[in-house]
Amino acid sequence: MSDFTPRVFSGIQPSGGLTLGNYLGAMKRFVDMQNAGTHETIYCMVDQHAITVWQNPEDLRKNTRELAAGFIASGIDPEKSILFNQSQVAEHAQLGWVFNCVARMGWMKRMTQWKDKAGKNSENASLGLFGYPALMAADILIYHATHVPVGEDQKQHLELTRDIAMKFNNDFGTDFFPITEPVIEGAATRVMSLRDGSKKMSKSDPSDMSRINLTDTADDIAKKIRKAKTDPEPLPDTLDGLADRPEARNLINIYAALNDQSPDAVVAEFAGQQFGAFKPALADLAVAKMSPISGEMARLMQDQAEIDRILKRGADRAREIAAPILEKTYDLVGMVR
Ligand code: AQP
Repeated sequence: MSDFTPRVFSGIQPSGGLTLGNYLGAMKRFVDMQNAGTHETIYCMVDQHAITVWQNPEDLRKNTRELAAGFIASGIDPEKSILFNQSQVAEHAQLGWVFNCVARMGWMKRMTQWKDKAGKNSENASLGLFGYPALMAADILIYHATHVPVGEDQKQHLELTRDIAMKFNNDFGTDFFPITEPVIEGAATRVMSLRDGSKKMSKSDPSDMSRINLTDTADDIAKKIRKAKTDPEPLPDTLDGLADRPEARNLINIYAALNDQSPDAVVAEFAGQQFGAFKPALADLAVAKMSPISGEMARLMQDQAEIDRILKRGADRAREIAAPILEKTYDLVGMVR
C-alpha cells in the first residue's frame, strides 16, 4: 500500500436530488478530506451507475448538473479536487469490462444492494444493475485510490472492490492494484428515513417526507422535522437509552453530524427534554447549515455553461491519471496495443 500515492476517490449517483443522507454520509466528509490536504481527492458524478435503473434523459442531465452544483456549494473546490462526470472518462467503463471478467457471479449475487434493488423481479432488472459493483471497483481502481469515504450502505461494495483487486493481482502475478481502505466514520454513516427508523434515507424513496433534500426550503425542512416519526418518551441521559428507539437515535445523529458534535454530547445537552423542544432546535440547526448550500446551488445552476466547463476540465485531469493505469492493465492482461 505504501507505494501508492495517498488518493481519495468517491462518487454520488445523479439519480435524483441530493438528500441530507448523501450530504452527511458522503459530501460533507468529501469536503473534510479535501481540506485536510493529506490526500489527492477525486470526486465524481456516477451517471453510468444511475442508468442501471431507468432515468428520464432530461432529468439525468438536470440532476447531473445539479449534483455538480451541490458538490461545489458544499465546499468542493474544483481546483483542489478533481470533479467530473463518470461517462466523460471512458476508462471507467473500459476497466469495468476487465473487472466483469475478474468478478464472479457468486460474489455479485450476494450483494444486498442487488437483492434490495432488483427485489422479486430480478429477471427483469438490468444487467448493469447486477454488474454495478464491478464498475464501482473500476471507478476506484482506475485511479489507484487508496481510500474511499462512503456511507455504511456501501461497505459491502468496498469489500468486493478489495476482492476484485486481490483476484486481479493474484491472477496476473502482480501487485498493480492497491487494496483500498473504506473510510466509514462520523455520526452519520447511516442517516435513516424520517418516517421509518429501519430504512435508510434515500433519494428514490417514494415519500418526499422521508427525506430532507438539499433543495428544500427552510419551511419544508422545518415541516419535515416537525412531522418526523418519534416516540412519546423524553430524551434519556445517555446514548444507551436510545438503543431501542431508532427514530430518536436518528435525529440525535443528524443533529450531531450537522453540528460537528458527538451523539453523546447531544444527548447530554438535551437530556430529559421532550421532542417538542428538541425538534425545533434540530430544525433551526438544519436550516442554518443547509440554506447557504441550497442558495449557492441555485446560484450556480443559473450558469450551466460554467458547470459544464468545470466538468470538462475535471474529466481532462482525471483522464491523465486513468489512461496510463488502463494501458498497464491491458498490458498485464495480454492485450496487444
Ligand atoms: N442515508 C444515508 N446515510 C448515509 N450515507 C448515505 N449515502 C446515501 N444515502 C445515505 C451515501 O451517499 C453516497 C452516494 O450514494 P449514491 O447516490 O451513490 O447511492 P445510494 O447509496 O444508493 O444513495 P440513495 O440516496 O439511496 O440513492 P438511490 O435512491 O438512487 O439508490 C454513498 O457514499 C452512500 O453511502
